[in-house]
Amino acid sequence: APEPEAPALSAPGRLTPVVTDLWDVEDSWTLAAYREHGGYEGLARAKTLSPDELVALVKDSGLRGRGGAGFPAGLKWSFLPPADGGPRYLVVNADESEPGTCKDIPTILSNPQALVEGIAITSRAIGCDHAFVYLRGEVPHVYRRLLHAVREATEAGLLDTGFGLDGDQPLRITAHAGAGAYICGEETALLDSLEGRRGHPRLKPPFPAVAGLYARPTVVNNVETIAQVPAILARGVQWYASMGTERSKGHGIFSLSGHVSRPGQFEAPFGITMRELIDLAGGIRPGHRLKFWVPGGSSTPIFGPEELDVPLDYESVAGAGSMLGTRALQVFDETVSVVRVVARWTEFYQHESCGKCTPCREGTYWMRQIMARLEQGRGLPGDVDKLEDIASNIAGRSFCALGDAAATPVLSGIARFRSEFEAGCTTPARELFPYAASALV
Ligand code: L3W
Ligand code: SF4
Repeated sequence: APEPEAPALSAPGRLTPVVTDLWDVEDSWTLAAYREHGGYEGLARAKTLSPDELVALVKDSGLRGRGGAGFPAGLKWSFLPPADGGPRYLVVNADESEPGTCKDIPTILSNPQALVEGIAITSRAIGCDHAFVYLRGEVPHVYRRLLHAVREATEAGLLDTGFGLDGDQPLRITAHAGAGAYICGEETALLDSLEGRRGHPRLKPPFPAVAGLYARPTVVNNVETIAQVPAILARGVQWYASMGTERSKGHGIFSLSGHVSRPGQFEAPFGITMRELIDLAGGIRPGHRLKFWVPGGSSTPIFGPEELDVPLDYESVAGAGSMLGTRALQVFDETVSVVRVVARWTEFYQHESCGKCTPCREGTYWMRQIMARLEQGRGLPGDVDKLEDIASNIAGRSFCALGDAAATPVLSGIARFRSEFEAGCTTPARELFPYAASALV
């Protein structure tokens, strides 16, 4: 099948609405609305290609995992071992719960058919006839919308044939609501939870591609990764690869929250800067100035105004000492106490620590206690050094990425705002930042 000619982008300037294009359309979540806007053209093209051609096409597009780590999607699919007659699975990670991250749930609410079509194309590529979507448990309305979308696609016959190892099976999609634990967004804990056990990370390797769900070869990808696949098929690899940078191709949803005038989701090419995004969000709220921000949720280091022009692509952000993470860009102005923000994130990680390994289980608890003292102005002499020491002993010594994530805001907060942490030994945050007591932090 020839590559389609790259269509012009529908929005001027820096925005590239594709997954978000339908969000303002009436009943955007229905199959009818999705089809009116070109939905399922990608699957039609996918059915003219062999699984190997599909994997090669996604590899060529440069699509990388949108869940935080940015692992190349086509490469991950190609890691599945040769078919042995047994099942292979696709599992979509919809356990969105990183603080500040709000892209996957809005996608499922506003454009669930993009996800269903992406699941169908990916399943065809990897020879799967049973795919799963693992959704966080606290959002039953999102779960219902997803079930509705799967039912509509199934009843329309879109999933009737073209799947499985021999390429002529129907596709079954199971939506599973978890019980609401951040650790179940870690792919192997997710698989344990999906199998009916308590969600605990597994040792890797073996990676899920080799031994995943029920110990079978499994591709685990984030909602946004899979929802981008239909447009790559329909509009072509050249179109996709023309956006972004050399090694971070394409575009993604950047979620801005906090002290900007118009918070929200902005779908834009990789390489856009925070300065441009803040402009698109109407600037910092009137009368205030930027104090600090984070590029990828609470798991990435604290950035300041100096990093506003760092291109938001995987490599440039790594060069600035961070991960791009989930592109959950949280903005804080000068009314905010960094100690109070880090205290909230530390509470989050302590609460969500699964308890499997000692540095994270004990360390997050100690950090939470010290952060509470500092927030209340009751810090003890040496508390800031102790906090740094504990965080340094969690980072790199924990079983999974949650431990590193818990240490990151503490270490980067102290590195940038040490005097504010030290002030917590004598003065409560509410006295240093009285306005922040009623602000959204
Ligand atoms: C086969 C190999 N597969 C790697 C696969 C691996 C996984 C993917 C990336 O963490 C980060 C985390 C959070 N053979 C392979 C292979 N793979 N080598 O590639 O793997 P990995 O381990 O680098 O990352 P991860 O475990 O997927 C994701 C950070 O994102 N994060 C948090 C995100 C939170 C959400 C949410 O709430 N929804 O996404 C934000 O920064 O800390 O570092 O599939 O199997 N040789
Ligand atoms: Fe569990 Fe934390 Fe250890 Fe991860 S780092 S396995 S969340 S205790």
